[in-house]
Amino acid sequence: MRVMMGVIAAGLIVAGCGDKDAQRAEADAGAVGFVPPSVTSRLDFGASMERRFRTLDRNADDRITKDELPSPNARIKAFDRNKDGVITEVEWSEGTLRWFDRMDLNHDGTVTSEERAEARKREGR
Ligand SMILES: [Ca+2]
Ligand SMILES: [Ca+2]
Repeated sequence: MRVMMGVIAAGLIVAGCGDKDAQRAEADAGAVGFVPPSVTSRLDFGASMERRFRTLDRNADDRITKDELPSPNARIKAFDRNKDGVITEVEWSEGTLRWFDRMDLNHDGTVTSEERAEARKREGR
């Protein structure tokens, strides 16, 4: 019985450490900012954007309110489909994936640095 308890305790400790590592990795990602790789798959893009959402959502209520936006950002505002001034998690993921699909000029499910640059040019940024 004592051995069993030991094993369970060890398991809990290991699980706890894993969580902390993941949290630290996310904190690091937030600290260096969002740096996209040169070829981004739709899945990776979604995951990066999910992390970005978490970073922006400072009070962790799963909504990005006006005061949580870094600066007036037309693209992010466009995610707010029902125009209530709040971007929900669903609006965010739909909006970011629509944005990805617009950048993915040859529709192969990845966005290269070139496609990204092209998209920036088209949007006049
Ligand atoms: Ca929020
Ligand atoms: Ca909304």
